[in-house]
Amino acid sequence: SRVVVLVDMDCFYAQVEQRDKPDLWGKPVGVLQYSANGQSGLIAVSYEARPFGVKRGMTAKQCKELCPDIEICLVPQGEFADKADIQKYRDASAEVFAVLGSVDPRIILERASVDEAFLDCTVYVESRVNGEDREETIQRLLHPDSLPTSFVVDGEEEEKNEDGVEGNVEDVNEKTREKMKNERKELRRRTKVEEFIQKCRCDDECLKIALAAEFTERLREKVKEKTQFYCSAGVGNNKMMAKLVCAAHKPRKQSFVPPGGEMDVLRGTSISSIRGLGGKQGNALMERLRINTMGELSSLSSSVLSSLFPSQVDWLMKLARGDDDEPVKARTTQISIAVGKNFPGKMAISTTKEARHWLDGLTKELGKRLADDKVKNRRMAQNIVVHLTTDVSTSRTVRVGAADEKEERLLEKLWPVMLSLRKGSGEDMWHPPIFNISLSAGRFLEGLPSKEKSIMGWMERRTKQLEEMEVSGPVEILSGDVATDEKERLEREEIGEGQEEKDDEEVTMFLLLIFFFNRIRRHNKLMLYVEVIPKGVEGMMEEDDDCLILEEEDEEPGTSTSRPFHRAALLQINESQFELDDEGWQIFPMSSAIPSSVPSEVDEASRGTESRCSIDEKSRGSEGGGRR
Ligand code: DCP
Repeated sequence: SRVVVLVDMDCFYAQVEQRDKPDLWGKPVGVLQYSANGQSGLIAVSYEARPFGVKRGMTAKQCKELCPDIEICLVPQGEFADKADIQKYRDASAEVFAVLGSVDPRIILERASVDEAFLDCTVYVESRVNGEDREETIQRLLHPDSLPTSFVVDGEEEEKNEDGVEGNVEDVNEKTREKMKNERKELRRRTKVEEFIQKCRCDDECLKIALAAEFTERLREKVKEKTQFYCSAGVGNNKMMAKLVCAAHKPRKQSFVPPGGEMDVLRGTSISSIRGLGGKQGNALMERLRINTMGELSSLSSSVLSSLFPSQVDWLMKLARGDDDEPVKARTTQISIAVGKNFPGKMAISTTKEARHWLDGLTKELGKRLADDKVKNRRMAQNIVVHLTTDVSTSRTVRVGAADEKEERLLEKLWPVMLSLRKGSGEDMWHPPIFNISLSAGRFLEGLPSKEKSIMGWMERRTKQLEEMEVSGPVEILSGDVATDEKERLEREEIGEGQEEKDDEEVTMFLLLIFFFNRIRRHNKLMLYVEVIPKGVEGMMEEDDDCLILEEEDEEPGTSTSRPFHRAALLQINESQFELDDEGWQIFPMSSAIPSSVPSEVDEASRGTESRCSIDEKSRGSEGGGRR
C-alpha cells in the first residue's frame, strides 16, 4: 500500500510574524486581519495564546480580555481595493515549499494549501525497505533520537492533548504536576513507538511507515533549519489518514497510523474531522443519518446509504473503512489564483460606479498576482471567472490571453462581463445589490513565449551568480549609454508599428521588473535599481551575455539616440526604500533609496563613467523631493 505524509505548518501566519519580530517567539501572538468595514478578526493564533482560550475569528478586544499580554500583529493592507496584502505569507510559504521540494526526487509533492503539503513517499520507502540491512535499520529506529517527536495513533484513548505549550502557571505544585504529566506522556509515547518498531522486524508495511516517519522527522528539522518555521506531520496509507492523524499531536510533533489500524483510529472519530466531510457534506451525513462518528458510518448498510446518498455510496463506504484512492498529484502551484471582496449588509454595492471601482481594484490585484505567478511558475492563465453574489450566485467565464495582461485591457474585458450579470435596467443603479465580487484565474497553460523566457532565464542566472559571489556592496549590472556603446554588438529587432508588438515589449519590461521585485521580496538582499525606462525600451540578450542590454526603439534604424536613458544596478539596500510607481512599470527610488555611499561604490566598481555620474546626480536630485 501507499505511504502518504501530510506536512502542516503550525499557526503559520503567527510564525511568519514571530520570525519577522524575533522577540515574539515563545509569546502569545495573534494575527489580525483588518477590514475597512470594521469586521476585523484573528486569522492565526500562536500556540502560546491558545491555552488562554484565544481563537481564530475573535476581535482584538475579545482576545485582549482573555490574554492581556497577547501581541497583535496586523496583516498589511494591500495596494488595491482596500484589501489585505498576504504576499509576505505567500512568500514564506514558497520558502517552505522550496525545502519540501528539494529533498528527494522519488517523492511526489502536492501543495494542498498555503501551509500544507502532501508527500507520496511510497517509491522512496520501498526502495529503502529493499536496500537496507533490516536489523541495522531496526536498531537505528529504536534509538531515541530517531523518532523523537513521533506518536503512534491507534485509536486507544490518549490523555488529552494540552496544546503542548505551558501557559503562565504560577502555582509551583501545578507546575510539578504538569511536569509529571508530561513525563508520563513521553514514556507512553516512547513505549508505543518502540513496540511498533519491533513489529518492523517481520512486517514490511510497518517498516515502510517507520522509515517514512524517520524521513519526516528529518524533513521537519530541515524546514526549521532553512526557514525557522516549525511544522507538524501525519503519516498514513492515504491522504485522508495522513491529514487526520496530523491533527492528533500539534504543534511541533508528528503522528502515524500503524498499517491495518485505520478503522481503529476512525471508530471514535467525528465525521466532521474527515478531509472532505468538514463542511456541508459532512453535516448532511450527520443530520440525515443521525450519526456522529466514522464508526457509526461504517456500521450502516449500503442500502441505507444508497437510499439517502445514492451517488456517493461507494465513496462513503470506502471512507468509512479508511480507504482513500485520491492520488498525491505533483503540484507545487495553486490550481487557481483568486481575489475577492465581501460587501456584507449595508456595505452591499448598489451603484454601477461603485461596482466598476471595485472591479478595477480587484483586477489590479489579480493582474499583479498573475504577473508574479507568471514569472515564478512560468505559466499563463487562460480563463478568468467573474463571480458575483447578489440575491443569487452568478458567474461567467472569460477567456484571456497574453494580450490581456495589462490591467486596463483586463478591466475592459471583465467589465462588460460583469455588466452582463446586472439584472436591473437603470444606468447608474445596480440591482440587486452585490454582496461579493470575486475573480478567479485558472486553466493555466504551462510555458511562456520564447522572448520572455530568454530574458527571465538570463536574469535568473545572473542573480544566482551574484548571490553565489556573496555580493557585499552594490554591483552594477549595466550602465552606460548602451544605445551607442553597444550598438555594433546589437542586432536591432524589427518592431512594427502595430499595437500588439508595442504591448509585448511593455509586458516584457514589466515582467523583468516584477521578477526583480520577487527576488527582492524573497531575499531582501539583491535589488534592481532602475531609473526611468521609457516605453519602447527593450531588453535583448544572447545566451552567454553577462549583462542585459536595454535598448531604445528608434523610429528609424541607425539613428539611435546617444542620450543615456537608462541605468540598472543591483544594489544591496532595503526594500522599503523603493516604491512602485502606480502609472505602470516605472520604478523610482525614493529620496532615501540610494545611500550616499552608493554612487561612489558604483563608481569604483564600474567602467562607464558617464552613467555613474548620472546615477549620482539623479539620486541626489531626488533627495527631499520623493518621486520625480
Ligand atoms: N488563514 C486565514 N483565514 C482562515 C484560516 C486560515 O487567513 N480562515 C491563514 C492563517 C493561518 C494559515 O492560513 O495561519 C494556515 O491555516 P491553518 O488552518 O493551517 O491554521 P494555522 O496554521 O494558523 O494553525 P494550526 O497550527 O492549527 O494548523
